[in-house]
Amino acid sequence: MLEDHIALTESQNLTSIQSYLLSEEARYPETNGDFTWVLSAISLSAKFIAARCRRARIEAVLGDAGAENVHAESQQKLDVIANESLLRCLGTRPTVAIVASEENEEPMIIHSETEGERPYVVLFDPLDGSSNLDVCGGVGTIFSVLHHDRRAHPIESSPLQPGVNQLAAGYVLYGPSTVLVLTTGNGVQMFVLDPQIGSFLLVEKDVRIPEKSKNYSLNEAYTSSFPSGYQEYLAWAHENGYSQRYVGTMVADVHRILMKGGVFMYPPTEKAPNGKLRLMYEANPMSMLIEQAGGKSFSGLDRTLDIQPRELHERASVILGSAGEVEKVQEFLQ
Ligand code: AHM
Ligand code: MG
Repeated sequence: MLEDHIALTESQNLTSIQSYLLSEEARYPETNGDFTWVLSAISLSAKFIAARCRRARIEAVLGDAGAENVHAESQQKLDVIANESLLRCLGTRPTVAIVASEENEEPMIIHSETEGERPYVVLFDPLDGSSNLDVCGGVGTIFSVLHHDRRAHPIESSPLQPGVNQLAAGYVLYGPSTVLVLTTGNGVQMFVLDPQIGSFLLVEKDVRIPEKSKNYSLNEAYTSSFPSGYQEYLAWAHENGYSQRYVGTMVADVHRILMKGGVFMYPPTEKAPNGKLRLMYEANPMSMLIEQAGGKSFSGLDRTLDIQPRELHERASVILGSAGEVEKVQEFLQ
């Protein structure tokens, strides 16, 4: 009822993402606002990308950009727009040393002589699931923040750190509403963009993933080329009343798993023996979020966040979600 709705909104304390970040930063007096600047650049960019996605058809920016990215996948026009938006927003922050994008072969050295005590490396997948754009499906941005390693030589190797080193990670889902899910290592917070005032508002604090839930999310069409453990798990799940959901946008699929529980997987296939998803742009940030929400994330039998990357665009198989469901898959992989 309308009266109930009005009573509810009046009783809510509105917290914007900026005020949340400032209050978090106040807990660490040794920091001086640098970190907040980095995350506010990401949130500004997310608003820009959300607006462009919403108007994509009208502005005629759907479809192929006529080029391929570093993974030999065709780039959508909005892949390029989203990438440029993040590069421009982050490039103006003096404490960002390096940005690395799934769309670019090499990391970009923004400031080799950075200001501030501990400069940052920011990695992102600017528009995940962009093949769903043309059908008005959900797409997303995924990001990961690390300290820049000043000892790294050459400097381009600074981002090659395991996921446990991440200082922050998150994603933005551009769906019916624009949702930003963030961790700075202190639980998971969920914000929704209020388009009327242009702010991300905190809608759920300390998001926890359900311990168990009979849901799995993977591209089941590839079953015959999965390793046998995954095939046996799927046969078991079919016999045990499980339900399957798969959008084909990792952000949308993982968001569902985070909210409702279950397990998201991208196993190795014959075509992609290490899986398709990228360790540093997709698997690591999602793994940090899921672990911070009380779930688990593995790449085969290894904890994803412990993997030492050897190259920026390395791929990793992914099993993440509710602790009980991830453990069940692993029983079949032993
Ligand atoms: P992208 O980053 O180029 O959009 O590709 C990654 C996407 C993920 O969002 C999704 O989980 C996966 O590719 C879907 O792949 P498939 O079509 O093989 O199921
Ligand atoms: Mg992606």
